[in-house]
Amino acid sequence: MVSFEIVRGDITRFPAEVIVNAANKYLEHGGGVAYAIAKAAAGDPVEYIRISKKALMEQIGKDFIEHGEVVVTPALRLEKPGIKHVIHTVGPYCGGIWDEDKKEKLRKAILGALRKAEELGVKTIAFPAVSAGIYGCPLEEVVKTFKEVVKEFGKEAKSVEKVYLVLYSERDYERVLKALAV
Ligand code: AR6
Repeated sequence: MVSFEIVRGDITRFPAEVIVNAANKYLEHGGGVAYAIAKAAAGDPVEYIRISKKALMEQIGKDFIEHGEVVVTPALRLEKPGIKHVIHTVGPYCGGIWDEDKKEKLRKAILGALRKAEELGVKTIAFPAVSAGIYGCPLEEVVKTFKEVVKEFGKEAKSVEKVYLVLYSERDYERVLKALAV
């Protein structure tokens, strides 16, 4: 059984064994949570981009990832709260538009990270609201998709026990709680 919890917080300080980065396909970490993780993990975001791109080449064998493909990098300075790995995944770009295609891409992005966490043998994994920031996907739909994918993943999970969705802003958190209540 895998449990799913929505919490408010900063993912760079979140005590899960794995945290997930909402990356772009080239792991360029230019803004949003990606930049925050890059800065917190390596001090210098440019250095973290270099480490990520090297891992991308080694693990995927090309210089970009598709939805569902993921790259793992070490926690580096994020080790203090107990983080062991960062999994980079890429969600869809929505620009305010939501449809079945976006949902499927997000589903793949979430499931790819969950399956990698299984492979790494961890119990806890924390996600940001992938695609709900700069990529402009509606937060409520993103949250709904997370709930569905985690439920589906529960049937195959052996190692992962707890999945967190970490919302950064108080406003987003309140919005999601309200949406879930109806
Ligand atoms: N902890 C948790 N969530 C956070 C944090 C944090 N420290 N900082 C921001 N968020 P975004 P995307 C939330 O834009 O939409 C980057 O440039 C934020 O409030 O980071 O998938 C990448 O390199 C939002 O709810 O990711 C890509 O180019 C959520 O994280 C592009 O942005 C996701 O917002 C990806 O865009």
